Amino acid sequence: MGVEEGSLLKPFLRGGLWLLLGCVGCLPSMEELGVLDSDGDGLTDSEEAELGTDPMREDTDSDGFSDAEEVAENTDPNNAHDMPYAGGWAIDACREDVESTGYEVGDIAENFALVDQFGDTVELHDFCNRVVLLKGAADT
Ligand SMILES: [Ca+2]
Ligand SMILES: [Ca+2]
Ligand SMILES: [Ca+2]
Repeated sequence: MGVEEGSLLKPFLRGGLWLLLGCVGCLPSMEELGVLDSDGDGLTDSEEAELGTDPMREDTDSDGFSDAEEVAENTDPNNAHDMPYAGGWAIDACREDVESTGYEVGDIAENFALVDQFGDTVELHDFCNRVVLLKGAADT
């Protein structure tokens, strides 16, 4: 008396299907997993909550750069006056941490902003860990 192979598996397969169907409702949602990106800007809603950006707007400060682009370029996605620099100079992420130490050669000067030859506004402290030669002129 032989047992059909299929007849032994059928109850397990049916049970497995019910088990699978039963678990679909208990799986964590994208939001619960912290991977939901409601506005599609490349930052998850939970990352946006930490940054204080709007999870429903790709460009929270409306400066023309997505929140994720600003994070990648170390600019403030909540400040429309701070945006990725396109002027061609390499700038660093430590610009917020630089403090003036004096006015001798080798000291760190006070931060200030100028418009470069590309038409972009740059601040001295954007160029961390680099020697900057300033050349200026004054109208008389
Ligand atoms: Ca987002
Ligand atoms: Ca956003
Ligand atoms: Ca900005």
